[in-house]
Amino acid sequence: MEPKKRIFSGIQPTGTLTLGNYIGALRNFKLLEDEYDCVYSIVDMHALTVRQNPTALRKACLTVMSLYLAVGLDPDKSLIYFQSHVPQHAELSWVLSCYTYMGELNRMTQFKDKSARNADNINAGLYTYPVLMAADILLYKADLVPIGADQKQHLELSRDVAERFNKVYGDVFVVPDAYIPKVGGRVMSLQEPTRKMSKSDPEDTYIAMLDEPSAIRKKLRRAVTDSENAIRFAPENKPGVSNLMSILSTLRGITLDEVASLYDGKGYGVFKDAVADAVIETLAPIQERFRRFNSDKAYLEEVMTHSARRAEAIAAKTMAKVRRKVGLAATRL
Ligand code: ATP
Ligand code: LTN
Repeated sequence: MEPKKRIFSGIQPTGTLTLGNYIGALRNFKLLEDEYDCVYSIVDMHALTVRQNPTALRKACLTVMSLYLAVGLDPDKSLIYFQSHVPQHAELSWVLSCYTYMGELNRMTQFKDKSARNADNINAGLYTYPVLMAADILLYKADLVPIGADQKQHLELSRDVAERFNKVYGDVFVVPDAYIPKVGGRVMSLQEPTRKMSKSDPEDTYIAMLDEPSAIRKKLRRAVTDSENAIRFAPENKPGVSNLMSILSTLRGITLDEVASLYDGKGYGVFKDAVADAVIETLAPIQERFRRFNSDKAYLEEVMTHSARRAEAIAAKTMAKVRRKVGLAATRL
């Protein structure tokens, strides 16, 4: 039997995860779990690119880990660990930064956005962030990387760096493919539906995975739509309605056409309530499992330690090869 292909993905432990994180990434982590050999990281070192309160960061790491488990990821099948527990991420990141051009990093739109938002702290980590992401992926020789559409540019950079490195040193890295959902790859803000839903924006613009049902319904009822009163998928002209249609389509497993034929003519109130029902029904069992996992610190500790050990074994092998190829002393003291 062919060995399973490998998946790598990561989520930053910054603030609370949103419905965008769920639909764009986390949901697919679970859907792909049986078919692939999966490595899922809580990328805590990436979080340091913006100022964090240390206590809040530590707590957020456990929250994200509990959410990974709450969506149903099985730690016997998938590795679920903290990036900073495996030192090879930082090690490979340095090496790869010597194979990444400033011209490439200058083009990264997330860097431009985040620098605009954090004008008082445009640090070098924010700039080299995509190199660390490339290291994450390439260390595990991942074939596939489930991400939201906003990460496509970073994934392309990872591919370019891998190809560049391989051209010089032979086939060291696997060139990874992105897995971006066709519908739901970019869940939009509820208040400004031309921007992506982001946990760094005000509360009423996003649904948090841990929001109470009443808050979810309220936020969706207030979501910006338009005055046409037609349920039709047209992201350019009707971004608000199209966003809600995408959410309903992914969560209910029906096509956009089916959403339109089910709800067109019924009015936005009915439609928004249907979206709220789908979101609440999806998140309620996840929230219940979340509470159980999050209060069992011993179990979380066991999963993170066990996974980090196994992750490090894979990462150390890749790193040893990289060291050999580039001419660093072959063994670590
Ligand atoms: P921020 O909201 O602060 O920009 P983020 O949510 O983009 O941060 P992560 O938490 O690391 O950063 O994102 C984890 C995953 O969720 C990534 O794969 C990202 O592409 C995906 N994701 C984030 N926001 C959305 C969204 N609105 N729609 C779809 N996928 C998303
Ligand atoms: N940059 C990603 C998070 C991330 C990631 C990764 C995703 C860090 N390393 C490796 C996939 C694979 C983001 O969503 N902000």
